[in-house]
Amino acid sequence: MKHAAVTRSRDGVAVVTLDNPPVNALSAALRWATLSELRTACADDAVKAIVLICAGRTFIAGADIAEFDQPPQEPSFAQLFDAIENAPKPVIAAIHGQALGGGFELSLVCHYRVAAQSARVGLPEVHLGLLPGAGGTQRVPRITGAEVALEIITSGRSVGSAEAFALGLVDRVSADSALQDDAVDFARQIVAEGAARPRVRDREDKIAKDRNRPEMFEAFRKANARRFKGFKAPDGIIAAVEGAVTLPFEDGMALETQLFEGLLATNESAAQRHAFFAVRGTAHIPDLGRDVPVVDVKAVGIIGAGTMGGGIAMNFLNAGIPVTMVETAAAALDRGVATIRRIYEASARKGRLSAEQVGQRMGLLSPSLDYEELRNADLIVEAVFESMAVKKQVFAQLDAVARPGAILASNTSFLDLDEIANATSRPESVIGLHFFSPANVMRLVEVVRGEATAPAFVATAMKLAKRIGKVPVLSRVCPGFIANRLMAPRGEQAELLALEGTPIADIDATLRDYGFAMGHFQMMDLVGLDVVGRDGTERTIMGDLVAMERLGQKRNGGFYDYDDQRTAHPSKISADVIAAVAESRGIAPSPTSDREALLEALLLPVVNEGAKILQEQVALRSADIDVAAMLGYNWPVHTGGPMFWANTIGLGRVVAGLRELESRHGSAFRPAAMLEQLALDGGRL
Ligand code: T1G
Repeated sequence: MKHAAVTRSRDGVAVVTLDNPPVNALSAALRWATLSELRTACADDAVKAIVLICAGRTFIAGADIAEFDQPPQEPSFAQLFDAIENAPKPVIAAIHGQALGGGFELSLVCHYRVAAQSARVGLPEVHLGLLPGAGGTQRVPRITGAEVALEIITSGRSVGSAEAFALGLVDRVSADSALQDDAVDFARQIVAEGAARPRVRDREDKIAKDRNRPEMFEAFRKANARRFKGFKAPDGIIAAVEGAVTLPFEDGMALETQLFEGLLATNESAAQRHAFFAVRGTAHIPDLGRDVPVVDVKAVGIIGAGTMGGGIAMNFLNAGIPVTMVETAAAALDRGVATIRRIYEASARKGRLSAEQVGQRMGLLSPSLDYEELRNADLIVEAVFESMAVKKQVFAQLDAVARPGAILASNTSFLDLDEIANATSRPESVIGLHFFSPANVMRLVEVVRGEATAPAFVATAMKLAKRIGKVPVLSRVCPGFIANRLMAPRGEQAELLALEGTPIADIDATLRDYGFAMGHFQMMDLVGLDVVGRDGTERTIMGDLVAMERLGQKRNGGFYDYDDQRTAHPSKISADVIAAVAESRGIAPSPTSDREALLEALLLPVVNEGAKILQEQVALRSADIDVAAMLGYNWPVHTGGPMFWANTIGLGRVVAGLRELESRHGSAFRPAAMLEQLALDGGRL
């Protein structure tokens, strides 16, 4: 990979341009190149000041995350940063795009910071299970004070140039187009005024005040305990920022390094770094090279104005793509349009959208009762009732009106896409775009590749998904595709454990303790027991509860009873139903009280299903399955997803646990062949 730092001198100012596409990650090679150019500029008497700027779309976006799994490489951050901070000439950082993590920390060891108007700065290490490990926890408090520093670093949020200037994080804001010129002018001004080289590390005023508020740190920790649940990095950040206030700078830096290295060694950080690359890796499709043509989607049609159709439409409207939304009945169409408007207006009331943006987005929406209005659409997404007969009829109509080359997508969550495709004269144009409810919120979209789907349409769908802010995961055709198929065993297991007499509250608590936002039975009650599709004729707990008009939170309670504040309480009614269903199915009581055993009983079958999805080549890679679980079912990110978690606990333990379940419950729990083989070989999923 090209790593370069090129220097051009302008009126005594050396402009060092760093270049490491795509985001100028501060790799070892780039650190070398930067150090080398800095030394050259410092040794050149004609150079009076130095500007560090980046090529491409952004300033340095952080350390090269991939380096963390390799042995440390010279020059270290400390070596480079010491050279900058103690340079004999003023060093000015010129920031565009995003200065993040180690990139923002590098700018903080510069003597001054000039930011382009659209630039943002931030320390997102917390999202990787880490803390800023190159001085961010020590320098930011010296500029902003500890309280602001705690909020910025534990949230990992980026800060716009205006706020950064107001906080003192940058010294000047420049027009985007004039950044380099302004930075050079600023450098010349500094030189003219005596070439001062202030170091952030020497600032004491803000942290001196913080020393009078030692209680701040514990108070911050307590106030955010819920937000930090399951994550170790925030505690490390709080301790490091407290060190910035209470310790001399060098000791604070030593504490930061110690805390950083401790976090780097945790599974939680490995899991979150895995998730970072996994989410970005789903778009890489081996047989779709960069030469595969992509359709320029300029107009979209949506069939169905219900919850899914409306949510899907919003994704395209949000991206500025016109949408024709077609329904069969005027009332349904009006309801769909009104729902979209209501959601946008609620966002406007919360300040997330301007009234103008609401108007723009609604202006892109064309409701219609006529399929003919779809004749110019480049992509049409069907989101009608989940019935093969209905979908086949819709696709036959689309086949008749859609322009040649249009992509015909089904939002089906379960049905055989190939069967739908074969109901048209153009199966190569049919693809699955499976959104997750609420479709305008959930980031996952499963791109389902049918037997006949043309590569260009797959490539288009993958690219379009990212354009509308989604994370696409490619799936082959199978019942439930990836996420729903993967997670079904967790529900089946939860209900089996309940039938064996394990209290549903214990089962839900086990899942919450692992990191799920809510347990299985809580989620069923929230979604609505009548909504959850049930196949098969076997008597089920939900079937009985629905028959009793117990639909969950929305009506009469479900697995739990609910008070007026919608707080869940154990229900004797559902406990009796569970016992009755268990008896009718001849399931002997054998409750499990051991939480570790409960967790494995709930989640190992998910891992097993993931291995089957992989060995059937429904998913391209195990990381994609992790992404589907994390983004489709809120699988806790700090575990990395089911496949990463299985690797963490060891496949030998996974296989042994499945065999134990198989001995108690039969062949449904038999370990997948791939799992058995990998466990034998000491491999990983
Ligand atoms: N290291 C390595 N690769 C990176 C990277 C990084 N920091 N950031 C992005 N990439 C790759 C990414 O995998 C993808 O690769 C491509 O760049 C485009 O990324 C010591 C310890 C900057 C906002 O956490 O938030 O500094 O898939 O698709 O949507 O204290 O990338 O094309 O092969 O995300 O335009 C701290 C992480 C690191 C920032 C751009 N920094 N990056 O978003 O592009 S730890 C971060 C981002 C650290 C120090 C600590 C985003 C972005 P590929 P992309 P994007």
